[in-house]
Amino acid sequence: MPIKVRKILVTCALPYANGPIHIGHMLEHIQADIWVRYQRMRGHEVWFISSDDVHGTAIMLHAKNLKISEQDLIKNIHKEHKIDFINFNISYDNYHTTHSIENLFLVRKIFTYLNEKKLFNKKKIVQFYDNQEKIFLPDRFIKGTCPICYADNQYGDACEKCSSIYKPTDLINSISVISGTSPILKETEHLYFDLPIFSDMLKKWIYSGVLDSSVIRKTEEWLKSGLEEWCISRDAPYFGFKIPHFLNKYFYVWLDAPIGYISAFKNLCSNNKNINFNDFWSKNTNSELYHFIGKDIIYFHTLFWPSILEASGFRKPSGIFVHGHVTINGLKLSKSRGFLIKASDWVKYFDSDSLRYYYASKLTNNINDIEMNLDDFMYKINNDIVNKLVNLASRNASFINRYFNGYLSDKLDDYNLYNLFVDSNKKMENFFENREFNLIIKNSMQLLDIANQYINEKKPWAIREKIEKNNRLHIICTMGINLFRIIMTFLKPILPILSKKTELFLISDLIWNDVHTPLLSKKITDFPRLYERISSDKIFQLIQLFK
Ligand code: NOT
Ligand code: ZN
Repeated sequence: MPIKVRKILVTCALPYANGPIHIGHMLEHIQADIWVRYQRMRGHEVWFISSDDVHGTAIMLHAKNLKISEQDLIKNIHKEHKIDFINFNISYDNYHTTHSIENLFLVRKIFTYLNEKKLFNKKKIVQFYDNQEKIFLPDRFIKGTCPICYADNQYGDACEKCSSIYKPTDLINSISVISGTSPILKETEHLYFDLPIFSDMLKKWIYSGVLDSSVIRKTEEWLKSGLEEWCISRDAPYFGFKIPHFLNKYFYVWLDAPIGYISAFKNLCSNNKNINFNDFWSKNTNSELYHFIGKDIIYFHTLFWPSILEASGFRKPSGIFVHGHVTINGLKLSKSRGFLIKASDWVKYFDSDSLRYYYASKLTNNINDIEMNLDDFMYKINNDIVNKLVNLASRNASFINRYFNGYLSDKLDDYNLYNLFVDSNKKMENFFENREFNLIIKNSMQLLDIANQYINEKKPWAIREKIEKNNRLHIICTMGINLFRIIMTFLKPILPILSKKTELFLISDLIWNDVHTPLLSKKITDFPRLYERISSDKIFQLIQLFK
């Protein structure tokens, strides 16, 4: 029965244009890409977009340090990020930038509309100001002693030692990170978005099936403690979009970044006339919208973003898919601690399928952190992919090529076993749909064990009468190749390089619904080198890099 074609728009959070993509970021892009590739295999209309997030104080100061313009900085980084995503086969339909015409237009339009609806209030506040650099200081640019546990060297918004959250004015002995001088308090005026009036809408929306339970619990807490107005403006100097009729003020990067989701899609539509913008963004559409994000930015996506969308008459997301963070051999991957493996370094040592496979084997649909252990990584890749998966193909292909001219037989040895493999597709479909990729890997490995066990028992190498057509050797090895083909079809969204090589080897594409029909009387190629074993040497070299 043909399935109903869904229209699906998928986004990843927009990476800051402030530094390279590291393998911690890559988790999200891989997770979303696996889901997208699966949905495309099922025949749905899927658009997959993201963008660089290029505005804000940090990027402005970074450019200043490098003595280049912000424009040049973000252009260079955009190029690098795009290459990183291509290297990991992240199949974006568009990877845009928030410093775009589309985004400027949409931010202004949304702002003007909300302003007419009187959803912004102007308020005077006092803020820390670096009097030497003549700049108001964001919380992350103020450091001092934690007012709760007295730990030194803590940021202006939260203590990394005791996890307390506080106001920068509570910090003891605060200094500006930019100039090292102590900041002064200075009055300024800002625009606040009336978030509290959306509380009732949000209280309903979070239970409408859009969030997983762990994310609902977090959001509930914030809603219970009461929402506050959200400041959406920043003082000059700032790298961003100017607010109309509000002298020397800019839109806060966290306002124009989510709008970047819409404008990246708008840009895609202008390059592809077959996509209808309104099908995906108008209020009553039945298309689907999913945001993949990390657990550190839940707040923005479950509170601010749906409120902005609601207020401006756009559709709201159908789901927010939240993942945990990557830790490496027990250490959190973070800039401050210096354990960063850049995506561009990774591909110098290992292929990208290996990271995709390893992450998939750990990915669930909850927000638990993902532990990356390099010994475990090497073991898993060599054991699963090389010893089990590729070996199943190679041990059978060699006979098919040597004795049967590369042709598969016209029947299988064991149809019951074949059907058992095919029937696991329903289970796999549920696992993919629900983002339980670890279970895809687990079940594929169980199937592989059964397949290899079958070959071990049939012992094709011990069969003597080799040449005649459709003899036992022929149908057993054809069976082995067909079981390999089913498993590779299930793994195709996870392993794009290996599945491409497999398709060339089988001279046949791996298509989800084709597993019902075995590949028979068909030519295959000589057995190619499908996968390179990972050596402990390479692991050692990589570790040296970030030690
Ligand atoms: N650049 C941000 C980050 O945390 C993500 C922005 C996502 C866009 O890396 N936004 N919303 N909502
Ligand atoms: Zn503290």
